[in-house]
Amino acid sequence: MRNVLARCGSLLLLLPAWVSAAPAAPAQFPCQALSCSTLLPALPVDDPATNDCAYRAGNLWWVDYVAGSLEWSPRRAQHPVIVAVFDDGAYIDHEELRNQLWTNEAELHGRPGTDDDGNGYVDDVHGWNFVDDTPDVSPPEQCRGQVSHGTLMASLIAGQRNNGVGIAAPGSDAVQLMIIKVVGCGSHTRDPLDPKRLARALEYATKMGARILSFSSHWYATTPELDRAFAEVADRPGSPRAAIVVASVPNRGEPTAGYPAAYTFRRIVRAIPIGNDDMISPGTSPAPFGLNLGAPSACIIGAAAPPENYRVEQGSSNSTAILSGVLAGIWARPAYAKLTPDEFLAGVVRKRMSTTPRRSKPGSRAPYDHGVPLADACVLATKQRSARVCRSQEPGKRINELQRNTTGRDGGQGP
Ligand SMILES: [Ca+2]
Ligand SMILES: [Ca+2]
Ligand SMILES: [Ca+2]
Repeated sequence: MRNVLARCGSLLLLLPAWVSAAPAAPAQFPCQALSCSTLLPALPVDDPATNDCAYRAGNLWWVDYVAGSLEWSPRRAQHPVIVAVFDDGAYIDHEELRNQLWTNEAELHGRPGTDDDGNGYVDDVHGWNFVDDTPDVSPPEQCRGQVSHGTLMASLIAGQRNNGVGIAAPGSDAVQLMIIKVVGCGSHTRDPLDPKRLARALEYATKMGARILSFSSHWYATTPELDRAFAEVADRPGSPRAAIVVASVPNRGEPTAGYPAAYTFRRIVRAIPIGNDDMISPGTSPAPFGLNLGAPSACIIGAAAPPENYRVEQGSSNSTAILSGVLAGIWARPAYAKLTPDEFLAGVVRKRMSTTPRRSKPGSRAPYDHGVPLADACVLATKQRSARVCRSQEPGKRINELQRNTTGRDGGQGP
C-alpha cells in the first residue's frame, strides 16, 4: 500500500463551496480591511497593546475568536512552549518568524560542521530537514516561488506580535518554533510518506524538548514502526518523550480523517475546521471521539514566501496551527507552565476547554451532530481578566464590545 502525505486545505486544491476564494492580495494588504468571513466581521481594533497592522485593521478576527483579544497574553512568557512544526520547512528569515524560533544554543555557539551537543545532528540550530538530511530548514532554491505551507503554519502559531508589521498569533508571546521539515516543497504536490523519516523526526523533536507537535498533514496508511513511534509520544504513560500531538482533520470530503488524527491515543488533540457562522466545514472527515476542538479555517491571513510575504488561505491546516498556538499560549501561562502534557490535557483541555458552552453549530453527521466545543482561551480567564481581555464569550456581545472599545477610548487612534 502506498502511503501518501497530504496537506490539509491548501489553496491550490478545491475550496469548500461555502467559502469564497480569497481575493488576490497586494503586498500591503495586512493594513487594509479584509472582509471575507462572517465568523466575526472585520472591525478595526484600537488596541494599544499591539502595533501589528493586520490586527489593528481588523483582519485577525480569528485571534479574537480563540483568545478574546491579543491582550490575553500581555508579556513574553517565562516558560515558552516549544512547538514543532511538521511541514515543508519555513522561511526562518521572515519578519514574523525570525525572532520566534527555538534555538539549539549548543549549536548556535558551537563549531560549524561539528555536532556540538552530540544529538546526532550536525549544526541543528532551529530544527532539522529530514527530507534532505541537512540543518537547512528553509525551502531550497528549486522551491522558491512556491507556496511555503510551513511558513504559513508557523506564522499562525506564533507570528511575532508588536514588531510593527503584519500579523500576530495566539502563541506570539508564548512559543518557540522548532522547524521540522518532513515533506518536500509545493503544497499541491503529494509526497510518498517515509515512515522512517517521520519516526526519526518525532524522536528528534521530543528529545529536543518540543511539547506540542503540530501536524497540518495527514496520511491514510501507516506502519507498525510509525504506530510505535506515535504511541511512545502520544500514548505511553510516563514516557519521557510525551508530547501533545495536534492533528488536522481534512475537510474535502475524505471518508476518514487519516493519521495522526485517526489515532485514538490519549495525547492527540484534533482540530475541527470551523467556517462561517460557527459551522463545521461540511466536508470535514469523521474523526474519533475524544479531544476535538473547533478552530477557524476560512479567511486566514498569514506569512508567505517572499516576495508576497503575506497571503489569505482557507482550510483545515489553518485550524490546526491556530489550535496549536492557543494551546501553547495557555500552557505557557504561569498557572499551567509546569504541568506535564498529561496534566495539562486532563486539567485544562479535557476539563475546561472541552466543556465550554461555546460550541459550533451541529454538523450533519456523527460525530459532529451535536457540534464541537470551540477552542477558546477565554474559558480560563479569571473574572478580573475576563472583562478586559475576553470581553464576552458570546460573539455578538464581543462584537459590540469591540465596537465600544474602538470608538470610546480617550485619545484612541484609528488603525
Ligand atoms: Ca547537534
Ligand atoms: Ca555545530
Ligand atoms: Ca507581526
